[in-house]
Amino acid sequence: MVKRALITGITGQDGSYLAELLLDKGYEVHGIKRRSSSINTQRIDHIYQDPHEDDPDLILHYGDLTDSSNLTRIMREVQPDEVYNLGAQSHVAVSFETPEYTTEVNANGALRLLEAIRFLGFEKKTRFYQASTSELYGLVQETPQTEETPFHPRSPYAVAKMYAYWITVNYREAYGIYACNGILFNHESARRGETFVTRKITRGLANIAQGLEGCLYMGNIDALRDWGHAKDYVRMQWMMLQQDVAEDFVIATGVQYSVRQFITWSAAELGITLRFEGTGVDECAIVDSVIGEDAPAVSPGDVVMRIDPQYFRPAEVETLLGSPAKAKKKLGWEPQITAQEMCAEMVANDLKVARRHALLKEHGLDLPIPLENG
Ligand code: NDP
Ligand code: GDR
Repeated sequence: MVKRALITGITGQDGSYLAELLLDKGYEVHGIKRRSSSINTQRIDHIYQDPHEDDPDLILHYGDLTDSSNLTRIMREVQPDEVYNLGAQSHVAVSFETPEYTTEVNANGALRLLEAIRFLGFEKKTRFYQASTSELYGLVQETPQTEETPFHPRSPYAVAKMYAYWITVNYREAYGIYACNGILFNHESARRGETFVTRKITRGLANIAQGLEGCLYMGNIDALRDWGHAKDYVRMQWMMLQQDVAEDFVIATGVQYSVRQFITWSAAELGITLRFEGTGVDECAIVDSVIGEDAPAVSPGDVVMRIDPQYFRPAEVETLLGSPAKAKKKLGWEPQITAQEMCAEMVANDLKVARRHALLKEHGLDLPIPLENG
């Protein structure tokens, strides 16, 4: 029997990698995509299948995590063996601007899916994965953070995700649903949204190197994160649903770096060495030397990064460091890609795109590069 999976958030970073993984494993994959005024399926275009073909194994449904009847109808049609709830308003800083919407999607969205499982009588059929987050730890109580570390969320995003975490546990305990939380630490890739810090840096510096942007404006560059690669992390999402008993797992690398370090690595990938000068909001990054041909538009003395307080958050999560010990011991999972290798991959990808734009510009065929805030 072919297994059927339903992925919310299939058009996002993780959704796209997970869909690839499940298709490789022979699953029939169903994904929920939102209606939007411009195309939002770029991350899955390469695996898209024409619905007019016989027996496609990737099927997209219009839907939204704020719409219970829609979710229940899709669930009834698909009758999934596994549901991966990856859909979310996933930007922490934006959640301070849109707290109520973030709660609707991130908290009640999970509840709606669990209720659909119950309403349709799928408690024994459908396994449920909830995309929980290291943001639950927020103001951290111990280091490294484990499955036992108490939560102290620091944003509307994290508070909403805390509801989703507990409602997942509750439906497991109350109704015997195979439901589990992956408490995932930050994970990135070339497909990462442009306003998350790693991608903002790799894309911004690649554009600056090619003369497409002037300066990168950043928030708290002393924040510490445990960064892994999204490809490694979606493998673990699948593994968690293949066990005999549903359990919650931390997924992390166990290694921590600062945002500042990530800026330094990214610059180095472009052949640029930097020195940081000044303090607080007056700190900036200045080019010390340029080696090779990847950064024709910058010279020693150029300021390529400044601090802009608009990117500080009302409440910050200063430090996160996870322990993957349980995942390793019980599931044999270990990350394959280091943060620095991932950074190199992201810079290479953004440099390729920036070069293409620079070439078009040189020939008077300039395409607008949307400037993102983040
Ligand atoms: P992305 O922001 O890349 O993707 C989010 C997905 O959710 C997109 O497909 C988006 O659709 C969809 N979505 C947003 N709002 C709704 C809605 N109202 N109804 C239905 N779908 C919606 O996130 P990631 O792939 O990085 O993360 C996946 C999940 O894991 C998220 O829940 C995130 O909070 C969580 N997480 C992520 C971590 C990370 O470091 N990446 C770490 C820990 C947890 P659209 O494309 O149309 O915007
Ligand atoms: P985070 O990721 O909030 O951890 O949430 P993000 O990359 O946005 O921020 C990481 C850290 O970098 C600091 N920072 C900046 N962040 C952004 N976006 N832009 C900036 O200019 C900037 N300057 C410094 C932030 O303050 C923060 O400390 C991500 C999301 O994927 C969540 O959905 C997920 O749950 C968590 O990771 C784990």
